[in-house]
Amino acid sequence: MDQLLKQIEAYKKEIGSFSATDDKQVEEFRIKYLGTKGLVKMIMGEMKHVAVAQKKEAGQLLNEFKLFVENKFESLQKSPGNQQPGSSNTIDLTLPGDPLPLGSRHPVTLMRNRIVSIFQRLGFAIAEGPEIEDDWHNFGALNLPEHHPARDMQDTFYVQQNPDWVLRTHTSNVQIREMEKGKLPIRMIMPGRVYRNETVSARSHCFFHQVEGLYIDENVSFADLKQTLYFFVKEMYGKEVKVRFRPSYFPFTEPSAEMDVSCFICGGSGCNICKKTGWVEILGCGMVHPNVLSNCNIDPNKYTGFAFGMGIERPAMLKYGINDIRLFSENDVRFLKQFTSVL
Ligand code: 2U9
Repeated sequence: MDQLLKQIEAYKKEIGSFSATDDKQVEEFRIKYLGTKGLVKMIMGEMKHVAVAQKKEAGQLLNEFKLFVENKFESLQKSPGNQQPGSSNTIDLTLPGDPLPLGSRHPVTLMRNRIVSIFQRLGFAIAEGPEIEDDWHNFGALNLPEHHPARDMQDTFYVQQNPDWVLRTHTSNVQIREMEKGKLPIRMIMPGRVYRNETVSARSHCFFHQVEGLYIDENVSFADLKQTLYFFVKEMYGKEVKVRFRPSYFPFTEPSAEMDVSCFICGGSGCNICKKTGWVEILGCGMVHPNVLSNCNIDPNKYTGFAFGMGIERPAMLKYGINDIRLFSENDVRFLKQFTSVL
């Protein structure tokens, strides 16, 4: 029994210090120690020479030894450099990691972020609001009279469950909600999705995206409006681009204007984009109508403000050379993955 104990201790030392650098050596270990003619089997055979009184103790000892060898074999199999190809615990630390597919931003998001970040630098905060809106916030408060054509079923989606609800036709509902809160001054930018009952084609869609802006304080003038929009155009389209304002009409602003920039495609010499005029219309704007201020309990004798609105899809189409507005909402990965910028 003492002899057996000594033998086992010696083998344990030998086995404990065994190391393998490849599969072949691991297999050699298995054959030498765990094979049918291996050491463990051989030592188990020694049991027959052990005195009956010591059999129990010797049996425990031998079982422990067997476990020790089996554990060692397992750890040799698992150790790096000894991986069995295809086995579930295979880790080849020399391989490069799996490439994670990187997503990209939607082109409408990219363009919205560009627009919004320019106004944020001027101190405008972002505001958002509901896409299903009541008649007052979408039309009434904005000085759109009862029988204005914009309220027509032909132009606006009404919600069946409630005749007072529409899908907002502009993000101006958010301005109204901000003004109603009564916290002045207001310097905010309102990006979001809007809906119009239009036939879907390559050039127009029944939903699209807008950024609108609103600035209300004492002594805000048309000069402030112009200077703000000049800054926007220079940042957005470059220092060389020229700007012009044309008088226009919107029920919610007075006076109202539309702003053109010299065509950034042909530089003003005339192309298909600017229809040979050299100018591209990019936004509408004006001084907030006194009725709109009154509708939101703001005193038009004390406060004035300017507002502006622009679509996002059209500038995105021009910038990225997209010729069909429907591509924006089809979720075709072949289209979407072309916009690699993650901003
Ligand atoms: C309030 C007061 C005034 C927002 C304005 C425009 C002019 C405009 C269009 C541009 C292209 C919409 O996407 S588009 O079709 N918008 O021309 N929007 S002034 O005026 C407001 C808004 C809110 C309380």
